[in-house]
Amino acid sequence: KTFSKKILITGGAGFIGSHVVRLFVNKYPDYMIYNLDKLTYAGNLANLTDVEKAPNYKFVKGDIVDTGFISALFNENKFDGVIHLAAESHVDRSIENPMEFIFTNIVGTVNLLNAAKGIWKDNYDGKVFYHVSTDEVYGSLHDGGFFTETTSYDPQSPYSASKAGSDHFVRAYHNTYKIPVLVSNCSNNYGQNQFPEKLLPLMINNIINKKPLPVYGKGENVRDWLYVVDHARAIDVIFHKGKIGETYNIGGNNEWKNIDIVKLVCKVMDQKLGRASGESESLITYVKDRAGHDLRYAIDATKIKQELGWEPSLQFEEGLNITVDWYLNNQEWLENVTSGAYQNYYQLQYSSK
Ligand code: NAD
Ligand code: TDX
Repeated sequence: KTFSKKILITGGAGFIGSHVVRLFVNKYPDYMIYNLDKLTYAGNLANLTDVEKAPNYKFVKGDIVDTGFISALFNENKFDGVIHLAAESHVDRSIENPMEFIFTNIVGTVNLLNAAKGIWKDNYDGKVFYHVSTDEVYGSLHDGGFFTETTSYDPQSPYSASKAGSDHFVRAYHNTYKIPVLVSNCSNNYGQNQFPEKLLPLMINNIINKKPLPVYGKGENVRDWLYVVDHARAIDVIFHKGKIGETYNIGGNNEWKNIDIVKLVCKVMDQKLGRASGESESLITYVKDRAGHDLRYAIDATKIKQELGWEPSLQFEEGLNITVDWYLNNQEWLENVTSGAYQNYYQLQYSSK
């Protein structure tokens, strides 16, 4: 079969990437979808068992930091589009070890840009390089207001600085070499398959195991939460309808103080687990604040709504319900990703290939 387009999705074994891969493989049987992923601790092919045998899907294990490998992969496959999600994504890890973030998020992104430039050779008809980024590049809101697409960059953590750097390179390649790029900056995602280092799955996992629930500082920090499948839908819309060179902010219009969202998760889980009301809340433990902890993120998503017609489809209560049910029904997944058994398994699976 010949395909109308070859699309490379990077980081497709991760949390958001796996939802994007699923959506594209199922919705576009006419596209050949390549999922390039290094399978770090955060990458998990068990997220994709439902699509792994599809005729329009191929997994490629590899590192976006490896220049020779990336350039050979592009030369061999001549991709028409790139949707770039591969990244080191956890703020606390970036505070412990910033270098990995600089390699993957900045050097890796520039490697991909160079490889795309190399195969497209100024013939950009129908080609797109889409970089999936975060609202954290805008820094922290202190006096109300919202991030818009024109808010100045003011990244505060090594993670957000590395994502800001990658955004700048993507735009610079558009400006300098005319590479057809798209960028989106999205707020906090939640949903099934999120690695349990992030707030919601960490709390869900600890509640299941009756372990302390670590709330940083006073729990007053505010985040805007979007259901991951809605983010994947936005990525689809931007990839197909976005105006080349433009940036789109994506948000859930759903702000929560950390302490309030943690208490809500406790309440929902007490009900589902048949525990006494207040039992999980008693596990909440205030711990040392994150260094340089951004106070508030909030997105003004007017542009994507008005220009591309996208808005979130799920109410938060519904999304949270689906998410909690998924973790309760997939405790083996949770145990695997936290025990390291999965990592060892895939190390063996792929070391010889
Ligand atoms: P994740 O950590 O769950 O997944 C990242 C994936 O990238 C993993 O599968 C990992 O194996 C892969 N990867 C890491 N380094 C690699 C490398 N050097 N080469 C190839 N693959 C590599 O992350 P996520 O939460 O799904 O985030 C995906 C993207 O979306 C990131 O770019 C992130 O900055 C952005 N984003 C995330 C959120 C959020 O709330 N999680 C919000 C906005 C934007
Ligand atoms: O144990 C915890 N206790 C706690 O209070 C953890 C893990 C987090 N927190 C707080 C820190 C944040 O204020 O909860 C909030 C959310 O934390 P994270 O889940 O680590 O997300 P955040 O730092 O907001 O970044 C996320 O959203 C933007 C993603 O991890 C990024 O990849 C994305 O770009």
